[in-house]
Amino acid sequence: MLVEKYNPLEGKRLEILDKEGNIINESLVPDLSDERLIELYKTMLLARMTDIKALQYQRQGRMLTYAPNLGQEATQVGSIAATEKRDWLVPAFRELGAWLYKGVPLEQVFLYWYGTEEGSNFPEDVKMLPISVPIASQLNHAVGLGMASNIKGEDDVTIAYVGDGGTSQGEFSEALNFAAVFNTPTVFVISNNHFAISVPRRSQTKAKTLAQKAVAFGMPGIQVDGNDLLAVYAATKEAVDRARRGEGPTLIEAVTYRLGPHTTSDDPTIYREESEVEEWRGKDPLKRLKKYLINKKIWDEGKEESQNDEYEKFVNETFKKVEKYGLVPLEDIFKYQYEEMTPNLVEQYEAYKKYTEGGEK
Ligand SMILES: Cc1ncc(C[n+]2csc(CCOP(=O)(O)OP(=O)(O)O)c2C)c(N)n1
Repeated sequence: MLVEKYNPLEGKRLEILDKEGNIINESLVPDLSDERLIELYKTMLLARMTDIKALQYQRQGRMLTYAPNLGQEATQVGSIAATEKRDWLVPAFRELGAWLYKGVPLEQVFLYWYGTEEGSNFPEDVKMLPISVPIASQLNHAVGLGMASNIKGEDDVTIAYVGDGGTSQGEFSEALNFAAVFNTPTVFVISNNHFAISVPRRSQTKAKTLAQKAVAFGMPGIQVDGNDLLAVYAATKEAVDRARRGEGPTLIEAVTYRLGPHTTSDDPTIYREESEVEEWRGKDPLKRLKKYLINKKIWDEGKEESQNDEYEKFVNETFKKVEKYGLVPLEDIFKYQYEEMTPNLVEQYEAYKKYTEGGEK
């Protein structure tokens, strides 16, 4: 059991692939076929291309805001790949690779960031809750889904994501406590990207690791190299299998790094050193997986180039479609909160209409 071998209280971290793409833990390499490895790598490439293009669109004034994922792709794709279609994905707001793998159309991802409600209206067979911006609130929903699965006697698992900053929220503790007490089939993944906007991980907690917080709640916890797709997959697969067998929740801390800004309105040069960012660029999850695949002779520069060309076209075309949706009517803010507007909302809506009489301002 990985969770026994890699006790976070002993400062251990699961690593399989080093930053040069070499296997450092042969016996722990997960059972993934060449086709699967390529599929996962391509999902990471698409996420990376989407990030690069979205940043450009925003700088061109074509998109209001965006939260980039650069550097976190192995955490996202490696974890979701260990789940099955019938399992639930409960996101925070920075898991692009996981959403794409789960089957959320890219068009909807852009619609969401474009401020359009349709962006959260996922296809019926995509078992994912809407993106959750109120930090850590999604974790309680994830545990609720797990309790429902237990009551219904179903064996689907819920994978839920939270950032390092989110672990300081009350909901984090509430959710983990309930998950352990009610033995829910929940896998909690902390994407420890070292920052909550400008607040560094070291200011979040005095705990040496975030994974060790699991101990207090009475569930297994494990820290993994979050830039190593194989390690993330191996730890998550074990946790998902345990959950499906009815053995309860697990907490996984994936140690990664946010290479880009928090969102497009953030300037990280104000609060962190370029040398630190540079060091993490050397640990890029895509670069190391690419080297591994090339060493395995199942990938090459030619394939990489043509795949990127294809994705660039796809991302551009998808975004152009989304731009044609036009502006979101401001009144949607009032109309979509509840099935029926509450008296308080009606009052605000009336005030808004009065204010905008004679043309929207
Ligand atoms: C309850 C709540 N408080 C504050 C915010 C403002 N806020 C948005 S993102 C963020 C930082 C979150 O950091 P972390 O959980 O580490 O996730 P990351 O953004 O690094 O992915 C904060 C404080 C919010 N969205 N919700």
